[in-house]
Amino acid sequence: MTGKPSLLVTRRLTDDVEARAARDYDAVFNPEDRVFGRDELIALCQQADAVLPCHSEIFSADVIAALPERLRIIANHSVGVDHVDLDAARARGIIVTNTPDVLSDATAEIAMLCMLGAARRGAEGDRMIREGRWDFWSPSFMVGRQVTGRRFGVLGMGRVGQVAAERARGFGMEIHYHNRSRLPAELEKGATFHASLESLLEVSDVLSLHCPATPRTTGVINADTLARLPEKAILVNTARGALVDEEALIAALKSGRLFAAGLDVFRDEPGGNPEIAALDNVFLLPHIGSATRETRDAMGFRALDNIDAVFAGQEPGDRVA
Ligand code: 8YV
Repeated sequence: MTGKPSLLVTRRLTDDVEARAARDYDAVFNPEDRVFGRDELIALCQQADAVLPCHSEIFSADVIAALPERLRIIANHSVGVDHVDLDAARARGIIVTNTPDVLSDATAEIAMLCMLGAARRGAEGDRMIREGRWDFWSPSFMVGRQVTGRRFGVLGMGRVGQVAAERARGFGMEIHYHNRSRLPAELEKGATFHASLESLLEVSDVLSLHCPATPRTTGVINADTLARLPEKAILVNTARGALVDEEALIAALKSGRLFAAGLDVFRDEPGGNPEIAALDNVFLLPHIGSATRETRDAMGFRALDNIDAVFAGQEPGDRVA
């Protein structure tokens, strides 16, 4: 024991974040950036006073039950905490934190990329050129959907949802949202609040998902809810794959009722869904919403701030359990 608390950093983080972790903690890193299986994760945690994981490490109830007494905090490098059983952590007295705010801009940018890529057939066009199949042009060629003047529906008007709405306003879109509670006027910024999800769906030419994955929101986008969207709507998901019933999505995309989908997240990650990937009317990214240098630094520093607070005997700023 060096006198510093020991910290397990489960994945490769930025050089600056790892340098700060190494300076302030007896830190164990994962330079090969391997994904630890359940047993390895439990074994590595045995010597840790704190762990700094990503959403790739699953802290289910049985994993949490096997964590050592000494482990004080699970300081996630993510805003989403659906990979951690919060009740189990609470029951063990283990603090859990996340990294809100710092990834809102980056994730909202990816939501716009997914929206435009889906609306303007970005992946289809890119593929055509790369594969040497672009041998024709006409005014009726690759006609997409214009988003300007259309309605942008936000499901979950939290921090990311608000920034995405702001960016969509920049495209001249009208903002609608559904949230557990209505936002104050200064945050709503003229957006129309829908007290029910059904009411939001009916007006969403583009529906963008920004709510956490919880037992209540799992599968919230399914055959019933997709059928309520306007004809030729676009679905954007930069939140969590679990929100969407992928079979229902595939059916709506195949029938053409849904014009397209722009997806950064999938039910199964890494990998995605080969049946979705086989469709032309999708624009797909491999869960990179927060993957910018600035944001990765900020997420790592925020997670370290939370750990620092715990070892300084203070309440961490981003406690979720
Ligand atoms: C990250 C995320 O890529 O914050 C989240 O919930 O899904 C993403 O920002 C990931 O969790 C990084 O650890």
